[in-house]
This record gives sequence, structure tokens and C-alpha cells, in this order.
Amino acid sequence: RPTDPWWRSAVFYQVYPKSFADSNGDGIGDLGGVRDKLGYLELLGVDALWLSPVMRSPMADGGYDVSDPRDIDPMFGGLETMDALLAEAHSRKIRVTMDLVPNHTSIEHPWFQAAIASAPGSAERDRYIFRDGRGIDGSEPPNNWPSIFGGPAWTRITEADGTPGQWYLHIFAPEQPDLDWENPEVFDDLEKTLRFWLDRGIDGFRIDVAHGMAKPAGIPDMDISENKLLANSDNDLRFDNDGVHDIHRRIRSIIDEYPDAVTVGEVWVEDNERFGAYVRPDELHLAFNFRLAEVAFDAAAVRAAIENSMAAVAGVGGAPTWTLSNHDVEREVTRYGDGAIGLARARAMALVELALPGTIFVYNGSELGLPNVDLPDEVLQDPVWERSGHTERGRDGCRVPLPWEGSAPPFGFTTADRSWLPIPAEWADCSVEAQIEDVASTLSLYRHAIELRAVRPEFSGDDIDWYGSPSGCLAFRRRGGLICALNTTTAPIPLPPGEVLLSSVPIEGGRLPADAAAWLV
Ligand code: ISL
Ligand code: CA
Repeated sequence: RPTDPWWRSAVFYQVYPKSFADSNGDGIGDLGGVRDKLGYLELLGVDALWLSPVMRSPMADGGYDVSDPRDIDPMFGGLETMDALLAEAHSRKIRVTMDLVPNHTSIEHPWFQAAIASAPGSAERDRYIFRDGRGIDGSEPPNNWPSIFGGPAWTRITEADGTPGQWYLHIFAPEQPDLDWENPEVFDDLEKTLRFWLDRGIDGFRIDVAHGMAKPAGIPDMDISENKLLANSDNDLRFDNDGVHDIHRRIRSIIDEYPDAVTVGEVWVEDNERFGAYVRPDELHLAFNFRLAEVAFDAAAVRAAIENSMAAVAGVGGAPTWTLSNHDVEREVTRYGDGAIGLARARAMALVELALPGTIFVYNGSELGLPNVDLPDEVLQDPVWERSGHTERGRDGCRVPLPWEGSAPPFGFTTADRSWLPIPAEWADCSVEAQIEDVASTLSLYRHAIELRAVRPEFSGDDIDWYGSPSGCLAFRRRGGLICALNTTTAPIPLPPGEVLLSSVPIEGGRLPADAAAWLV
């Protein structure tokens, strides 16, 4: 519909800046690299970029630990590099959004440095969540909350006089102290950050941990028994506290001064009603729904994930969002079984995703069909943590740099001898160069699908109708007339009637092979 905001059916492309393209030969991707590849992104046909954090950061968590939210980290370039990227992207009709991290800062943020240098109870300390410890000498954490990265969510500081001191809250790594959103200075500073980037021409923000920020009164203990923790946000006092909605309304009131700007929140909330609350008309424009990034390759489960995601926003008139993966989860090819089968299924799911009404987020490398990489311990950089008795080896396996061209690593990603994480030698076959001219490649599939989605009238309408289909299969129809069919069984199935517009594998004899999807009109 012509009156719809641009983002309502847009395809966003998530750039993980360290891993996309390196422009200065230090082996680490940067904003100059993104700028160099705008031609590629234009060819792919995406409407907008989401840049994972590029602000100044000591990089304890890939930039999600920000020490200056109103500057670009030198690793990625500088403010002038960002300005140049924005100008050139806009001239190519590609919008640019960036990550904002309002739940916490880096320990190197001047506020945190001032907080630990001043006394308990000071105004400096009051921007974070400092508490005295429990037990004898305050040597136990103030409550029992665990950190997402393992261990307690509290770290004890040494006071200026050298004595063991207060504890500060960090839901994530100890390098990421949580801000106290009860303190008005915290919002005032975020407002400065919002305006700083919006005035420079940024088209919107992805808001990190948008279900965080607000904390429950008194920060009480929570039930951390294995079956309750994280399984259901109702039991997890660290997230989705009611006060968060007031923060989103205040953010929105500023965003609304910039007519085309968009916000998309990272909202890991399972309950549909609680999820939908985040995209009420005066809160976030969009919220990530991760159901498609978590679901197995099984038609019934995929259908339930789609129905649930749509139901979660329907009540408040929001647009659904779809994503198969991001920088925090295993790449879909691997999730679906790896190898040829995993790739076939990932291609099929790409067609399912791109057939749906709403906003799409493609994680860089998905369009190349990249698998997760099992990296050797000695190269891992992401925090490694203990959970439920086993070691989580961080998320670097989905953050390996993209292969662009050539026959050997680092495949044109960098002019340096090696990239910050090693690229597997077998990725020669899935480089951009290897795929771009090949009509059967995953890159071509994405290109065609994104183009058809943008130009064909059959993709219109906000809703879908389900077809009855054999068990292990699903088929839905967009109101405009596009039909998408998916086969998760092990045998071919008859296709619904219509002309095949695009398919994840060649179609013969009106039958859809196993591990495949097709679009029909
Ligand atoms: O809350 C969770 C489960 O209920 C977590 O999944 C959490 O929301 C998620 O890990 C948050 O991720 C984001 O913030 C992190 C950062 O490490 C991730 O890369 C980012 O996507 C801390 O800033
Ligand atoms: Ca670089």
C-alpha cells in the first residue's frame, strides 16, 4: 500500500561490521569496507542495512560494550567514514540503521570510570546499579541473578581506599555494567545519542536488549531453578519488566520528530501478548521475533512459528518481522543439518521467509549459504561461558568473515595475510565471485527472491491463508495471490496449482522435491 511506511515490507541486511569487508588491510572489517561493497548490496536488492555496533568500544563483546555512543570506533573508521557511507548508501537508495545499546555501557565509558572513582552513594555511582553485598563483610552478591554469560550478574569493585567495595550489576559480561534507568540522566544521554545520529542522517536504530533496561523494584532474588530460568520470561526478573514500556514511549516521542526513521527492538519475549506490547503504536516500530531463527526444519513447527509471530503483533496492528539467523545464533545451514541437506533446507526456508508479509532481516552470509564454522579454541574471541554444566564456546562460529573472491583465504575479505577469524579454505566455492554469475547459486536465489518480492503485485496484503497440505508440508497464499509451498518430508509432493515463479531446486513434473520450497502464481 502506498501509505505504508517504507520499512513495513522492507528487506534489511544485517552487517556484522568486523566480518563483512576490510578496507584498510588490518584483517578486520570496517565501514570503508561496507562502503566499498554498496554495489554488491544494491545488486542483492536490499532496502536497508542494519549495522551491528560501530560506536567507540573496547570490544569486550564485539562492540556491544560502548564507551562513547556518539563516536565511531577507530577500528571501523571515524565519523567521516560513517558520513560518507550514509551519503553513498542514500544515493543508491539504501537506508542505513545502526545498533544502539541502551541497557549497559562499557566499563571504559567515562560514566563508569567516574562511578568507580567516587564514593558509594555518589551521583556518579547512581547512573549504574551499585549495591552493598550480602553476607559477612558484604562478600556475597546483592542478589542471586546469573549473568547471561555465566557466573553472577554482579562484580565487586575495590573502593578508592583499597578496601573491598560495592557490587555492580551486569546482566551480560562484567565489562558491560547495566545502567540505572530510574536515573533521568540516563535517558537524557540516550536522547543526545538518538539526535546525534538522526541529525547525521541515520535512518533508524536496532535497539539492543530492548526488553532489558527497566529493573524490578528492590532487585529481588529470582527463581533460578533449571526449568524456570530463561524458559519463560515471566520468571526471569532480569528482563521484560513493565517499566520498560515507558522508556520505549519516550524514545518514540523523539523518533517521531524524524518522519521516516524506524526502530526495531531486540525482544526475546515468548508470550505473545507481552511481546506485542512492545510494538504498540507509541512504542517500537518493529520488534524482532526469533521464532523462525529457532524452529526446526519441520513444516508443522514452521507453520506454528509463522502463526505465532503473526498473532503476536496482529492485536496491536504491528508488522511481523522475520529472521533466520543473526550474529548470536548458529547459522541456519548448520542448524538444519549442515552439508548439502542443510544448504538445501536453508534455501527452502529463505523462500518461505521472503514470501511472508512484514519486514525481513537477512544476516550477512545467509545469501551465500554459509554454514557455521567449528573454530579451534585458540582463535575464539567471543566470551566463552559455562551454562547448565557445559561450556558455551561463544558465537564466533557464525561471525567468520565473508568470502568475496579468489581461490584461497582470506578470499579478498582483506589485503592482510589473514582475517581476524580464519576463513575455511572450502569457502572458495561459496564466495561472492563463485556465485554471482551462477543462476543456480544461493546468492542468485536470494537476488531473484528479493527482486520478485519488491516488484510483483502478488506479494501484496498483510495476511496469508493456509492451504491444506500433506503432513510434513506447508503451503500458504498471500492475499495478492503468491503461493509458497515447503516440503520438509523425505519424498516429493504434488505442487499446488499455478505457474512456478521461483524454486529452491529445479521443479520437474509438477512435484516439489524433499527439502525444497517453491513460489507459484
Ligand atoms: O535475553 C536473552 C534470553 O532471554 C538473551 O538471549 C539476550 O537477549 C541476548 O543475548 C542479547 O543479545 C544482544 O545483547 C548482548 C550481545 O552480546 C548480543 O550480541 C546482542 O545481540 C549484550 O549486549
Ligand atoms: Ca579494517
